[in-house]
Formats: sequence, C-alpha cells, structure tokens
Amino acid sequence: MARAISLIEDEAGAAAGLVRDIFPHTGKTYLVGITGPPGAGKSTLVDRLVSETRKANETLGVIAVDPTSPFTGGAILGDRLRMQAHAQDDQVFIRSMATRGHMGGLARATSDAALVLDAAGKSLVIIETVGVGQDEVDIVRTADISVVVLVPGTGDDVQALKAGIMEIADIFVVNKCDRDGADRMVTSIESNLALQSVAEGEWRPPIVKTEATTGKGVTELWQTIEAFRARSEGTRVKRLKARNEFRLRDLLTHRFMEHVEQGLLGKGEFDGLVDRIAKREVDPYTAASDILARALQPGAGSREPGAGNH
Ligand SMILES: Nc1nc2c(ncn2[C@@H]2O[C@H](COP(=O)(O)OP(=O)(O)OP(=O)(O)O)[C@@H](O)[C@H]2O)c(=O)[nH]1
Ligand SMILES: [Mg+2]
Repeated sequence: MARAISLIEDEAGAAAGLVRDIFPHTGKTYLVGITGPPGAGKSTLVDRLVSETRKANETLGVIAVDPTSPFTGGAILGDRLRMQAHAQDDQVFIRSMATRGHMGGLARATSDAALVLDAAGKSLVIIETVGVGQDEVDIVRTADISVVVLVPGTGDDVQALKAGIMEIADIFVVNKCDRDGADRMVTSIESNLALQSVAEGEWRPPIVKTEATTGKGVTELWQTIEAFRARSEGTRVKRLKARNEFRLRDLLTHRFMEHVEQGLLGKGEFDGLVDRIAKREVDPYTAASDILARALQPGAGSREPGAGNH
C-alpha cells in the first residue's frame, strides 16, 4: 500500500496504470471525510475513532492531508505521533500526504490513494483534511460521509467558516469541549442549521460534542457515523455518483489542459496568449474558441506530450 501510494505521489504517469489495474477491486470501502480548521483536533479525534472502529472489527486506512509542510515537516510527524497507538496494529494503515508537489492535484492524488486502500480491502478509509482550500473541500464533499470538526471560541464562530464547509457537513463535531464556549458553539451551529431547510425525513446534521484528548464523546460520534451509514443505501449511491462524476470531470479537464499546453500550443504560447489578453489585443472568449478550434482539427496535437501526462 505504501509503495503504491508513493508511486501515485511521485509519478503522475504511474497513477493511471495503477488505478486501471486495481479499479475492478474497489468500491467496497466506506469513505469518511473529516475536515475542520487547523489545530481543531482532527488527528487526535481520528486516532480515537480508529480505536473505536477497531472494536467494531473494521479494518482501517487513514490518509491525513497535511496542510502546509512537505514530507519531512513537523505536522506530519505530529500526526504520526498522535496516531502512534495504532502503529503496531497491522489492520490499520496510516499515511500522510503533503498538499504540495502533486503534479495532478491533491484531490486526484488523495482519491487514488483511497482507491489503493479500498483495493487492499480496508473496510473504512478516513481522510483528514484542513478545510481551507477548494481541493480539501472537494475531497471531503464527495466522501460517503462528511464530518466537520469545529472548536469553541473561534471568533464569530460559524460565521468565520467558509459557507461551503457548513453545507457539506453530515455531522458536526464540537471538539475541545473541555474549553469554555462549547455550548455557545453548539447553539451557533444550530441557529445556522435552522436557516437551511431540511425536508421531512431528511437527515439533519447532528452535533456531537467531543473531547478528543480524553476520548469523551467519541463513542457517540462513531454511533452517529454508523447511524448515517446504516440509514440509506440511496445516499451512498448518490455520493458515489457525485464522486465518480467529480473525478471524471476533473480528469478530463486536467488532461485536456495538458493536451493544450503540452501538445497543441508551442512553448510559451499559452503565456503569450495571457499577455495578449492583458494588453486587450484579444478577449478571453475568442482566445478560448481559437484554442478549441485548433484542438478539434484532425491530427491536432501531434506534438509529444511531456512529463506529467497520465
Ligand atoms: N484541550 C483540548 N485540546 C485538544 C483536544 N483535542 C485535541 N487537542 C489538542 O489540540 C492540538 C491539535 O490537535 P491535532 O489533533 O493535531 O489537530 P488537527 O486538527 O489534526 O491539526 P492539523 O492537522 O494541523 O490541522 C493538540 O495539541 C491536541 O492535543 C481537546 O478535546 N481538548
Ligand atoms: Mg491533523
């Protein structure tokens, strides 16, 4: 698993072949996305969740998407330390991925890594991301369940969060409940939720209070995840469809742009076009139409695509 994921991270070209080979063996894992602001206690919580799920005989894969540092950075070491309790458990696989340096984009690398764990037979895969970038939100949005972790006393509380994060939550966690303001945070989320209309019989995101450092509330969190999971196969199918659609669109966009930049246009031509737009010599619509017309010409793009093709 580690080597397969490294391959995905290091060589964009290798990912395509690998995914093609393992894809028929995937589709069984339940994908849990956990997101929230930096330092909210996500890793500590995941560590506790792992213990909880092991009692339920789940086999675990954990992918922690590190917010800032490259592979040797402190945060990754931190994740390792926090999850050290499971280092000896061969049913638990933990991996950190750096946000930087993925040729094909973070969302893509993370999805491929999740596929590796899926194919390896993990019944549950947890992906932890910092909910700041669009990539991170996309990763969690298309998981089978999205858990948003918040903490008391973060300024204007929920208002401080990106609207997008509020909307993707299937479960809210208020962690660090040993701190002041936990109930105020819960009320704040509740009033925010009250603004969203939830149809009769639809899932209204519950709010679970936890204290990850002591493990308080973690059993309840796991039960809530299980309740959502057991609820309907329909939701799962919808999420899976959203995930597959996102991936296909994302890959197509990526590969088309790659084709344009590396196969169709000459070196520096794309940048030149951007400059011409800045100088008002051409408008962006016309520039895009011209490129598309060239791409659609028979035999277009015979130039060899460079590295990064996959
Ligand atoms: N007081 C208190 N501290 C906590 C709690 N949960 C986690 N922490 C502490 O918060 C700090 C950050 O915890 P992490 O688990 O690394 O948080 P994170 O959200 O994974 O952080 P990043 O991945 O860097 O965004 C650590 O020092 C934890 O010990 C809690 O319930 N109460
Ligand atoms: Mg973390």
